[in-house]
Formats: sequence, structure tokens, C-alpha cells
Amino acid sequence: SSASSTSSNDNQRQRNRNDNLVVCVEGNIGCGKTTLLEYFKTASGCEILAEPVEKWRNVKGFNALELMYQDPVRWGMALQTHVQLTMLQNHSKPMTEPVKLMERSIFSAKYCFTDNLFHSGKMPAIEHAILTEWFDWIIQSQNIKVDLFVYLRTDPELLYSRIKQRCRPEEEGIPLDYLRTLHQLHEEWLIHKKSPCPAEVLVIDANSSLEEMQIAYEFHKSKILQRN
Ligand code: DCP
Repeated sequence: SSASSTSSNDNQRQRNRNDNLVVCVEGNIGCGKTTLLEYFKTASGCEILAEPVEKWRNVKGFNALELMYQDPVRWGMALQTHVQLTMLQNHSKPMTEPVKLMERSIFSAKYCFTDNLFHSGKMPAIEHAILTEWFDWIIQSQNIKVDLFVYLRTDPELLYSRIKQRCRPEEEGIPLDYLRTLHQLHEEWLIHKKSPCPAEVLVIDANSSLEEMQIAYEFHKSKILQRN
């Protein structure tokens, strides 16, 4: 009957609304974003978009990440321009599953990494202004949707030793102070909302061992996927 077809359309619409969920995983360098994404790979209906760090290490043969760490004043803008592009590509990618789970976002790229380069005197004001113009235009015109930020909150001191352990060559010389500043910027953005935060934030203490974190992820799974 027409009544039942209407109600099944309504159900379908309802489902479409709930199914269209974008979750961005945020946190300092080495906080365990990759482990969280790995964990959710087994969840049904969930598409994982890992941070495009491999793209930054190979921009038509150039390692933009390495160059940035070697000489941030010279190469910071080059890296962050490319980060902003690859983040926009992930945000714009049409959804293939009900939930899109992204590693970081265009927002942390700007409010944490780009602004940090500028405020620490490693990015000339003109370059920061140009990146900001691009960012503002993208946010106004590109319809970027985030429903939830999952913030893996960690102590910078702990990250320092984790980063030493994993031995990613580009990251060898990262000083503790750099991690402290990035931590502060994540706190200001996601906890104190000093920069625009366009979605709800779920804070997870991520100081535990990676094994213990699996249990935390299991605990938060239904909240993250908004399935109760
Ligand atoms: N990076 C950067 N500018 C950005 C984003 C990232 O300079 N806008 C750098 C920081 C790291 C590298 O890129 O050296 C990878 O960043 P992540 O911390 O996001 O990735 P990890 O692999 O460290 O994440 P995790 O350990 O949480 O899985």
C-alpha cells in the first residue's frame, strides 16, 4: 500500500541521516591514532581514511615531511600546503560506508600545525596569511562536515619516548618542547575551544599501553560509531 511505502521511505531517510557520520581522530604525534584506526578496521559499515603521511613523504619523489623537519623555515609552507590539499581530498571523498573515520582533519592541520609554525617564528607572516586565505576559502565553500572529534589525549613526555622507540627517520630530532607546544594547541582547540571546533569532542585518555588502549576503544566503540 502507499502508506507502507511512505513509511519505508521515511525509514530509509532516517537511516541515511544516521548513517552519514564523519569522525576525525585527533591527537599529538605518536598518540596512537593509527592503532585506533586499525582497531576499527574490523567494524562493519566503517570506512577508514588514514592520514596521508605516505603522500607527504613522496610528493612526486620529494619527501616534504623530511624537508620540513630539516628546515621548517624554508619548507614548512610547502609541507602544510600539501597537507591541506590531502586533507581536503579526504574530507571531500564521497562516502562509501555509513561511517567515515578519518585520521586528523583540515582543522588540526591549520589550528595545530600551521599556526604552530607561524607562532614559533618558523613561518613568515606572508606564508601564514596565504595558507589562512586558502583555509578560510575552503571552509566557506567546500561544505566540510565533521560530526565528532575523537581526541586521544596524552602527556607529551610519554609521546617523546614512544617516538624515540618507533624510529621514524624524519622524526628523529623532534624536541620535547615541540611536542609540548603541539599538545597545548590541541588542548586550546579541542578542550578550551579557542579556535572554531565544528563538532562535539570525545576525549579519550591515551596514556596507557597500546594493549590497554584496545580495551578503551572497545569501551568507546558504540559512542564513536553512534550505534547504541
Ligand atoms: N605532521 C605535520 N603537519 C601536519 C600533520 C602532521 O608536520 N599538519 C607530521 C607530524 C608527524 C607526521 O607528520 O611527524 C605524522 O603525523 P601524525 O602524528 O599525525 O601521525 P602518527 O603516525 O604520528 O600518528 P599516531 O602515532 O598517532 O598513529
